[in-house]
Amino acid sequence: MTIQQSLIEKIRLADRQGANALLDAWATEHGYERLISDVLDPTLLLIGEKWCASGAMTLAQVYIAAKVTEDVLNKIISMRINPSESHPPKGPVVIGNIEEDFHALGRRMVGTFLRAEGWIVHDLGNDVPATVFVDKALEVGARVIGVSAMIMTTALNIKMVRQEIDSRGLTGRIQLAVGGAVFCVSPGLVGEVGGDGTAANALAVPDLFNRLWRQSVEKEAGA
Ligand code: B12
Repeated sequence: MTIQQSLIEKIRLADRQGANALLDAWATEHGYERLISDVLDPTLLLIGEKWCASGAMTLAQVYIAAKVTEDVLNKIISMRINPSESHPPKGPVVIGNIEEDFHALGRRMVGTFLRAEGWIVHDLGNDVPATVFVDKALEVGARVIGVSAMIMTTALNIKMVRQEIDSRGLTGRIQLAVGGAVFCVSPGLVGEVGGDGTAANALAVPDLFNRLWRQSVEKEAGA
């Protein structure tokens, strides 16, 4: 049985403690960072398919999966893997889930990976209106806003962030990163909502933010 299958079994039985023990044992051998990319990301995708496509999992089981993921993220944050002290500080940047979106896990992973690379991250949480994203970016001097959305309908709300950036004359100065599983299944969506870039998973996010930050600096220098 693969680690993903074993984890799904623990979640199916609502055995949060057992799931944590299983993941701790795997992480001791392979590391907590790989736990996210190799185990949690693919398992959550499988659970989503089982929940919606085949009805083989219940909402309560999906909730347990979310709780187990939060347990792991909290451990990673408290252990401060790749502590930011080992990287020169970068940022600040602003992240959050767009208005009406409550899928926090992906966003929290993004924040964890960015912090591990030294970025100063202002995480605004779930259900964030467009104006709040841009107000915060201006307040802290962020050149990149990262907006997360998991559902097609909520992803379209990101257009309001684009409009807010443009209407305040901040085009290019504030870069708009967008992400969430819905962007992986609909590649054209990034352009449709006015995103400046995306990344398929949290591992790739620091590179994306580096690139967008550079673009913002170049835009300002050329202006
Ligand atoms: C867990 C889950 C929930 C949990 C969320 C708990 C929580 N605390 O997050 C709960 C139960 C609350 C929930 C609710 C709902 N959900 Co839901 N959910 C999921 C599920 C199973 C997993 C999502 C997840 O956490 N994935 C794991 C994370 C790590 O992946 P991720 O978010 O994609 O993030 C990664 C990358 O995308 C990227 N990334 C993420 N954000 C960003 C941002 C930037 C800037 C960048 C660059 C990258 C990036 O990095 C992340 C880490 O690698 C998915 C199934 C699936 N196939 O994804 C459905 C799914 C997203 N949900 C769905 C639906 C329909 C709903 C509900 C409407 C159900 C209902 N009828 O109530 C509600 C809507 C709530 C709302 N308004 O937001 C559908 C959406 C369909 C669609 N595409 O339109 C899905 C796809 C299930 C399905 N197969 O149909 N859900």
